[in-house]
Amino acid sequence: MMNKVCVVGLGYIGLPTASLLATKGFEVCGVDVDAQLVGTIHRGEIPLVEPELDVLVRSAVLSGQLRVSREPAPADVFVIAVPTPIAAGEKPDISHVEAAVRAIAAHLVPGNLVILESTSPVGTTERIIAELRRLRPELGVAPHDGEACVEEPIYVAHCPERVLPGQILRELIDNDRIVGGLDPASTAKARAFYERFVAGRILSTDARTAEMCKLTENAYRDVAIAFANELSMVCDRLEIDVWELIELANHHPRVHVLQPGPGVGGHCIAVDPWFLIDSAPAETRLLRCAREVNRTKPRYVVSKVKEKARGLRHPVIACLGLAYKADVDDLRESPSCEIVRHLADEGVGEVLAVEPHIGALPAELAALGVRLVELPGALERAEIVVALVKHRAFLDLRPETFRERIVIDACGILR
Ligand code: SAJ
Repeated sequence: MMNKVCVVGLGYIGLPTASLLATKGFEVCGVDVDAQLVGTIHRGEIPLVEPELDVLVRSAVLSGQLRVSREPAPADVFVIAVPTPIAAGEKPDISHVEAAVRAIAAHLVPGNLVILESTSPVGTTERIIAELRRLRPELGVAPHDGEACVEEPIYVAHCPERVLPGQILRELIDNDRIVGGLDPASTAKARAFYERFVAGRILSTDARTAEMCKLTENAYRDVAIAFANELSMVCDRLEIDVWELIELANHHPRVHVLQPGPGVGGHCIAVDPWFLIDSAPAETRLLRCAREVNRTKPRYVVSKVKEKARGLRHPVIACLGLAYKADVDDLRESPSCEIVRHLADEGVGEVLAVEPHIGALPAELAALGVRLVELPGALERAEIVVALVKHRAFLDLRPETFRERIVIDACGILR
């Protein structure tokens, strides 16, 4: 009765999902190819900062409901939550999904449900089916071809994860979920699974629409952020305070402009639009343009700093925030890191980085002479302060603190 779950990939989505399922009474096998990661989780520790996740993982492991391994094990439900990055030329790389499918194939038995949670280009779930048919031709794999089948088939569905880093556990339970099976039987089976631990609504569709829906959500956000980022540059030119402008415009009942920032980071919003662009290159001019605006925003911030630094002899530049967004420790694809790297690499000045969520700088930044310092020390020494991430730890800063300094506020910290 779908009590045994094998979660393949123990990253930002797989680990919280596996732990949550374990604490909801499922017998969970969490799988990852990274031996070090498996060891860390086995000790009840976590490799990332996410509210309440440490407690959840520890209790899941200690209760014995979550077992971690490098190899999949037989289960009723297989959840694939592996990375789907972009490779050179902005081409989707689904090799981790393919490897996960190969890894679980030998363990499948009739009646199993395979769920792809990784954000994927349209058509990926169909490719999983084709691969399973090739690897296990003796099994019936949904959708059924209509022939009488004595045994149950393998059910396959795409149920994209949609949780926001920083609020993963709450959103795993409360968000509405989209369930797109390769046939109605697969959809129904996946629905029944999610209904056991999701409080949000479960919305049924087909696999292709589910794939496209996830891409649409992130592409929509990319376009909306690009709009805000473009406004910030127009405002610089026209000498208007963009933060005040947006606040005023958002009083209109049908306007909701997002916030400009140093660029768009993370592994999702900056990546997923490319899956759509790759599938329909001629039809995605807007998406490409939004990507361009967001991708070049860090360079724009760097050029603003350079302009200010030009008048100083030995500029000391304090950069507040390295994470890809507020209140997370995640530096992956962080526009702030990109800005700090350029400032140091181009010798614009002595660069001090303040990032309360990390204990050591990435080697690449340290090698360029960037120093990780505490906020008070940075503010004392800096002639230029570049506010990059609106961390809670910075919100108490008052404009008076900066009276003698040149301030470039890329994230609206002073508002
Ligand atoms: N950002 C802005 N201005 C804003 C909002 C965000 O510049 O007004 C920047 C952030 O600083 C960050 C980037 O955009 O650099 C992305 O941050 P985010 O909080 O918008 O999104 P992610 O990447 O952390 O998570 C997104 C979420 N998608 C949507 O909100 C549509 C999340 O729900 C997805 O599950 C996740 O991608 C994913 O895994 O795909």
